[in-house]
Amino acid sequence: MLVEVDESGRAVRVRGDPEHPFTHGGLCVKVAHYEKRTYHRERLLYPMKRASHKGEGKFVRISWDEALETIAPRLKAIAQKNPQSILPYSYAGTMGLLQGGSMDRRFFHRLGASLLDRTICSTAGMFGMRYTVGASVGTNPETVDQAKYILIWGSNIITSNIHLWRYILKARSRGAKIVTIDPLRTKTGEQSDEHIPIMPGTDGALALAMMHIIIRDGLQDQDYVDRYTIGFEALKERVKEYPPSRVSEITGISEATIERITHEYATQSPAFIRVNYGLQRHAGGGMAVRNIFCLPGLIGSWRYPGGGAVLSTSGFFKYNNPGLERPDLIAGHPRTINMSQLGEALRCADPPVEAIVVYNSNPGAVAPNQQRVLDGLKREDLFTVVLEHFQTDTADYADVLLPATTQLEHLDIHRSYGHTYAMLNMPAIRPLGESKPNTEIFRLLAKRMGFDEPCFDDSDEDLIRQALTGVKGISLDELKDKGWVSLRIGDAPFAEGNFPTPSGKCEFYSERLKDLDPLPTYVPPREDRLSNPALAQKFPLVLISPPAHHFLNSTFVNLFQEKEVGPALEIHAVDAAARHIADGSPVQIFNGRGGFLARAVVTDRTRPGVVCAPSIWWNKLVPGGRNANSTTSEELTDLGGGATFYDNLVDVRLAD
Ligand SMILES: Nc1nc2c(c(=O)[nH]1)N[C@H]1C(S)=C(S)[C@@H](COP(=O)(O)OP(=O)(O)OC[C@H]3O[C@@H](n4cnc5c(=O)[nH]c(N)nc54)[C@H](O)[C@@H]3O)O[C@H]1N2
Ligand SMILES: Nc1nc2c(c(=O)[nH]1)N[C@H]1C(S)=C(S)[C@@H](COP(=O)(O)OP(=O)(O)OC[C@H]3O[C@@H](n4cnc5c(=O)[nH]c(N)nc54)[C@H](O)[C@@H]3O)O[C@H]1N2
Ligand SMILES: [Mo]
Repeated sequence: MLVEVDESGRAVRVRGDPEHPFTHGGLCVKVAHYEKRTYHRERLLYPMKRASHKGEGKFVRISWDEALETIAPRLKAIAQKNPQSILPYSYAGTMGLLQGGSMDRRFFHRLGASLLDRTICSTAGMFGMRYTVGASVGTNPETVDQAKYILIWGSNIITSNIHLWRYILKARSRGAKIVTIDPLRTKTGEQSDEHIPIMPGTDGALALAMMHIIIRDGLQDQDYVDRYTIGFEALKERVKEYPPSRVSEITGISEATIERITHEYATQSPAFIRVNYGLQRHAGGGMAVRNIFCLPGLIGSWRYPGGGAVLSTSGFFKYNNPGLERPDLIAGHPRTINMSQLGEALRCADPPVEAIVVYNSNPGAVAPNQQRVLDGLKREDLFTVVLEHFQTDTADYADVLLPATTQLEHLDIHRSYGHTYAMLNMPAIRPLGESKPNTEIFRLLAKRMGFDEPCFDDSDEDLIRQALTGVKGISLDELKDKGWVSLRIGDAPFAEGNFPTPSGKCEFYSERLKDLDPLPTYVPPREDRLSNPALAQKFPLVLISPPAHHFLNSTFVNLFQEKEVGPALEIHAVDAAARHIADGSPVQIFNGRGGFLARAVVTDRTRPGVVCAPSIWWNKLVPGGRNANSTTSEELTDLGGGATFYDNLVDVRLAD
């Protein structure tokens, strides 16, 4: 991103870097206005302390000195009893390595605080990939224009991965067919050659049926299978259990369609699959990703540029994370708390959570089982510190609220999960007001706590150098020169195996999974008409709540809410009619965990039985004060302990 700064030092415009080989100068609809976010009149510019009941959101300005003098003694006192009663809570506000995982980690490690398992987004898929192909690696996205058949599987590319779309369109102009598998006909589904509305959470079964057909009809690349995979014979037996007739019932896709797309996929070469995280937010999400990643090994599409599959490219990046995070500082043997079960942790952890420090995250809006999270944040005996740009739903519960810098104001270094360039984020302007980078805030806190290890003196420049220590191929000079450095992974990195698995091969059979199930299998959703008919009788509709086009999780909601029709609930005409719901009706969406309000959008873009609430709204900006996460559950995925946001049965009724 290039930032134009005027003579007074004010950022006046941002645009994509036209030289960037993958983004080609494009920015998404949100970040294209990033300077408006930085200078927004509601931006937090000074430290503040709470001046009302928790959740009411009244604060008074204090000095940095008073803020630090409030926080440090309180944390010290708690740590003296048991440091594990202190919980850091952070995720995707910035995914920069410095502002997201450096001084902060050092601070909490040294303190002996509870560790946080950061599972809210991607760990199910990450483990699914890890067991099959070894890591979060896959097709070089820059070769996708060479694909001849493209399966977009649980990914709304036009909304959440816009830079890839150009490559897909180029492939299409060269004759590729684009097929999207998604319960919704999203913007991406709409633009595809074919859209296949699958029942949520059943993708693992579909992949097994595809393997069944491929092997039954001898469509596999036997040479690739023999050389670069392990477990084919066992897989062959396993997939016999998943004939298209059975899987048709599970997925709601006709047998004929399953047969046809499998034949197309296995014969139109190179075939490419873009998987995304949407489909792994279900009980069986890890296994679903594992199963899908077996497909390119079976048909040998890894051989070709543009072939294979990709979910995330983050595993190609080899920064020196331990050098940044310093796990060697960990005092004692602290417990680990799963961030997707924050409500549970705030209520039931033993020893109790007595302090929470939130940064780069807005759990009051984004975490599942929201009422429990908010009840926890409301606890009078909980000391809460929030580092933020804005007064979010979470900030309203802070005892001390600290102003953080945005990416225009601080230094950072990034990986990507959509391409293979390392990136440098140089500050373009001076910090606004009294805002400070997360790194600096934790540096100051460390000083006040009396941590005297030299690593707490490292500057942000030092941190970058440490992130690159021992890293081949990324030099700071090149990063400074261009802003980005290619990882040079090659056009077909797995053409000859070389997977980062223990065997070096694509593992249809995974020894590491032998206690669970070493072979691909189908793990059904927890909340589903087939796996839990009693619950489905009470709450017959599956609710999914993927990102709204103009929001980035809960970021940008305060800027762009008027660009969304919402809060909205997309509902099929059949389900709407059965409930006397007309287009535009106010509706309540509810289940045993809670409920929220929205306006009905009656549409054939969703399939009967599935409703969709584009997310993630701020509670305080919507009628009723609750968003979709008031209905989502804290249950975890099969692999990786991930969140199951879309494994969620609800019912809908007209609201008053
Ligand atoms: N504009 C925008 N872009 C974003 C984000 C954002 O909030 N806004 N968030 C960023 C982040 S943090 C992430 S993790 C990614 C998320 O982006 P994606 O990984 O693409 O994930 P989702 O948007 O959750 O889901 C993608 C699609 O999966 C579909 N889906 C849901 N359940 C299932 C299922 O069971 N099977 C199948 N086949 N499809 C299903 C949804 O309808 C949705 O269209 O995007 C990133 N990019
Ligand atoms: N129902 C439902 N819930 C979901 C999802 C869904 O699809 N549906 N998606 C899930 C996914 S994929 C994810 S990744 C999570 C995301 O959840 P979060 O990680 O909480 O992400 P955001 O909602 O974007 O909130 C990040 C906050 O960090 C702040 N921030 C940004 N940069 C900085 C910084 O440099 N310093 C500090 N201190 N703060 C900063 C922003 O202002 C913002 O308020 O939500 C999950 N929750
Ligand atoms: Mo995410």
